[in-house]
Amino acid sequence: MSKKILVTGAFGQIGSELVPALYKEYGKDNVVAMGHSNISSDSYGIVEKADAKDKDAVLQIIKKYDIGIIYHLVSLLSVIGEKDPKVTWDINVNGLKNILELGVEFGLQIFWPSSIAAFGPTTPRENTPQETILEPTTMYGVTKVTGENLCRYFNLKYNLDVRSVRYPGILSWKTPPSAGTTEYTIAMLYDGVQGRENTCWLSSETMLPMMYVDDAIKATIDIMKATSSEIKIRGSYNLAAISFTAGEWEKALRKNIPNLKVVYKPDERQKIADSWPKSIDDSRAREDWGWKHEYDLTKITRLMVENLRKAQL
Ligand code: VAH
Repeated sequence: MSKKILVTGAFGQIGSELVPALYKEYGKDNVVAMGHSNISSDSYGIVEKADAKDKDAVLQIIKKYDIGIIYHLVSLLSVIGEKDPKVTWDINVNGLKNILELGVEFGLQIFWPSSIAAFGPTTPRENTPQETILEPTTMYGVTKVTGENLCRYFNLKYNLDVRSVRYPGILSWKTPPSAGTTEYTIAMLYDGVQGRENTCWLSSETMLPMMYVDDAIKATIDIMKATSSEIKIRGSYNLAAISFTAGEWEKALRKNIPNLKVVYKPDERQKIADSWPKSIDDSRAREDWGWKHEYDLTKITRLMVENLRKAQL
């Protein structure tokens, strides 16, 4: 392939799984992993240290490597977004706007993740439709709705080929739990594997849409492989796999960690979770560009426990 791929936020939860998948798909010399404060020492491809808010730094990288595609993953999540709304707006919205403007300037194809956090308490919570009310009650969600509108505008106004999916909670084992709400799942996994009692910050009845990271990565690469005419939604596609309650997650984990101990102490994150859907209708992604998930709860918990145990040996 002539043009190279730039991944911003390459060392976060999604990036640390997407970059190796892109190496496999396109060859590691065609992928540039951009990070800032969390660049991992064991990265084995092209790495650039830059702040995604610094538009000129990103511009220099685009020129230096003749970039043709950007996966823009940099984002602060729901919990930190409530602790520092101003920084979250700056990174999540101004950072995205910079990338979209550079996309127009250099004729790039852009991927940007929205989230189920774009929905709010007035959105239908069961089988949430693609077109629906978007009144989020978190700054993270506000930045996602704004981002979706920016993407739609840049496609309409400048014909920018920007594509997006609304990720549900992502289940992965490689990186410790980040400052999100759905990360109670990963915190329970890590505590269980390391023999610690887990305090779950949501109630056991809390149901949320979730997805194994390999499914999320497949969707992220597949949507970019689709022809432009197949992408009929330029805000962001609903994307779903499975939904479960925190209690069901505990039960599935315990099949692999018999001595798992969990106590439920809902905190301020319960209010965030209660504002999000329980299940999502992603039929448009399935119709337009052939999305389908592969991993169910049993397979996910077995894989995550096995892999984390191996990694910690
Ligand atoms: C969070 N994991 O909990 C993220 C995600 C849908 C939630 O965006 O903030």
